[in-house]
Amino acid sequence: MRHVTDVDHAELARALAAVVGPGHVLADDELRAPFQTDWTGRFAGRAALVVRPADGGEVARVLAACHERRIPVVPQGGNTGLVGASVPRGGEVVLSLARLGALGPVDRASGQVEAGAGVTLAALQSHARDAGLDAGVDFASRDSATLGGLVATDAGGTRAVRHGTVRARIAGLEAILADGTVIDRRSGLLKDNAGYALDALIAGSEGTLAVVTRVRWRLVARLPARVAALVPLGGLGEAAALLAVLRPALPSLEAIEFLLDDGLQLVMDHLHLPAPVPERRPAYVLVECAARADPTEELAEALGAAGVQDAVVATDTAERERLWRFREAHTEAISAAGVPHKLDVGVPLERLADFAARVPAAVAEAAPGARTILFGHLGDGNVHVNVLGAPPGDPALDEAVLRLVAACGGTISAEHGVGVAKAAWLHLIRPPGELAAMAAIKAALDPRGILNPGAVLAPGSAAPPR
Ligand code: 2HG
Ligand code: ZN
Repeated sequence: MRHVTDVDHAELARALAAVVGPGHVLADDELRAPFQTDWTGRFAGRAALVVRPADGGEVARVLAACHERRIPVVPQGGNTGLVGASVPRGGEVVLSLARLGALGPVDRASGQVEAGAGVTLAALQSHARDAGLDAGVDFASRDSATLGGLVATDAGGTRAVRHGTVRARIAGLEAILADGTVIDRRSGLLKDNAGYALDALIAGSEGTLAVVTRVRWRLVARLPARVAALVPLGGLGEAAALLAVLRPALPSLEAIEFLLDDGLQLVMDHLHLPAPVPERRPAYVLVECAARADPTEELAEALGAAGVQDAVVATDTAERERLWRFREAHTEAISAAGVPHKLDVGVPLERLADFAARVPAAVAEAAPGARTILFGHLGDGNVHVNVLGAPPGDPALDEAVLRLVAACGGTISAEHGVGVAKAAWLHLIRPPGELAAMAAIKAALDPRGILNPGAVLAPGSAAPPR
């Protein structure tokens, strides 16, 4: 594979401009800058060019032009990714999907809607609600994160405990292979087992197998009656025990999250908010229920059965949103304090408390003096390990945490993706035979290795480019 520095920039820019128009090929330093650094500030690289096609047809022609010239391409949506996979590593073309913003009418009979890769999650949510349905996915970066990225990473979020991850929301998609071949699986047929499920394979492939340009999204029922509660607890062992009582008792369970007291303090300091609970405890579970009729009684009974007496319950929207701020603002509060190492991992629920107890020591050994903050999605065993105060480029603590995850029978990537941040450690949880199968798929769909090189599969683990 060539790097753009080796080829004639002007010739490439002209070829891409012939597809998207000269105004959508950005070569200027200042114009390229926002596309070159990730949200955390930990990952950055120089793009040869940024190209901004308007639709799937233009994406196909851009990719064909890059494929012909063996130019590597980094697809980018809202650039809210946290594993370095949506920014260049150096010399690639950044393919921005931001202009693919078309949002079709909701088809109420099928409960589906078609949306371009550049539509934000928030736009999909409000469009679905207007039609009496719901997107079935939610997380804090909803205003910037776009659907192409959600599909590419098989994003999770706070509603996955009820509705599954984004892959479960896909009724079909349009995606473009490295050479410009269009994969069009937008029939919307839920029962369609004819041949390999290419759409399911592309979902979660992090832009390494194809570029997602359009999604047919499966909406869920809109459940307007909601209640949330923040439950103070002695630790994550108690949180897992609480989950075991609540999950079967609450058909209305919509989200169940956890935070720890030091993370809560960080958020309170950052937002200048008082504590949401009268008495501080080591851990907190935030639970939300949603139903057609008010689920407050159902939640109160379930909490009572679990022996909880000191929950802070929020029934109106403003109060619920206030409680959620303490959970959702962790990411921004952490970034305000420094450039974090982020390790989005998953462990079996029975290992959650043990894992969380061992993480700080593992970090301290690899990065003395660093500060560890843990929070996440309790219902999915999904822990967000955030570490402040360690050099951004030092991988020692990442490796220490990921080895601990593997020892606990977990996954090194739950919902953010492997990206470039964790590619070197995929072998900790995927055996050689599986890695070889992944490399073979990569080589079959992207024989020149131009799509998001370095993400998911570590350099050298894929077959050499043809
Ligand atoms: C969340 O659950 C997001 O809030 C971000 O996945 C997690 O900042 C993080 O580590
Ligand atoms: Zn998360």
